[in-house]
Amino acid sequence: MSIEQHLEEAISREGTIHLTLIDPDSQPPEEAARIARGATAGGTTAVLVGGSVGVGGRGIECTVSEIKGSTGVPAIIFPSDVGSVCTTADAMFFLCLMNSRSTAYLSTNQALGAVFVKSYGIEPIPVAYIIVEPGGTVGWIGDARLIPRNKPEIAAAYALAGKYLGMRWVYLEAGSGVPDTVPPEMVKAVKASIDDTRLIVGGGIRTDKQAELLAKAGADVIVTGTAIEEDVDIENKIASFVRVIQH
Ligand code: 1GP
Repeated sequence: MSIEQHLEEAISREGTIHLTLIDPDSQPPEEAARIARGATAGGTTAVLVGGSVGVGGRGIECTVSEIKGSTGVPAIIFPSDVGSVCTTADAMFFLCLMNSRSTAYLSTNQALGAVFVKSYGIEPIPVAYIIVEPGGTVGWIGDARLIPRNKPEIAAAYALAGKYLGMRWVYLEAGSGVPDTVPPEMVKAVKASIDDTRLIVGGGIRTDKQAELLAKAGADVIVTGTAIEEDVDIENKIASFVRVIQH
């Protein structure tokens, strides 16, 4: 079964699923594996590996290997640029940063990375990536024209364009570690516009209540990173996210 089918099946079964983001630049590979084991025990469906700065080369290779060696869940690359392609990943979110001003994030990194994705046999999962205010580090690095928080119709239009361009997943991003999540009203508007296209939401989600509101608004996938970097009881923290976002 492909990783995309694995995600699809989990969504059909559970309603909304949880993915754990691990930034290889934030801890040594063994610590990343410990986080991944806790998250897996808590019920996360897959681990995303990525970050905006300092991600590439040996750091990402070793982190992915350690995670795969110690958990049964897929390791999916969440790339910042061509340097994030990693030989041992199961899959990669093949992102197009829809609201970037820079061709680097619209198509150049994709063209440079595609050759490696093919030769390493990594499964590409096509994702329309849309960055919303405040946008955090990724908004700056990706040269995004941030979607204003009070303009859900703009996010919905970008998401629909992604769908019509053939992307099967849309990712609404507020930025890692930001104080506010993507507004639930925006999630609702985007989901209404893309229907059965899968919607991923991440950035700033720290509490069960936030995760629950976003799931209720229409997110098929909730991504958290910082919430567990700050939390010692990883298994319990993830388990409570998973509990509130399921059907
Ligand atoms: C992934 O940016 C998110 O989309 C992760 O954000 O670190 O705030 O959970 P947090």
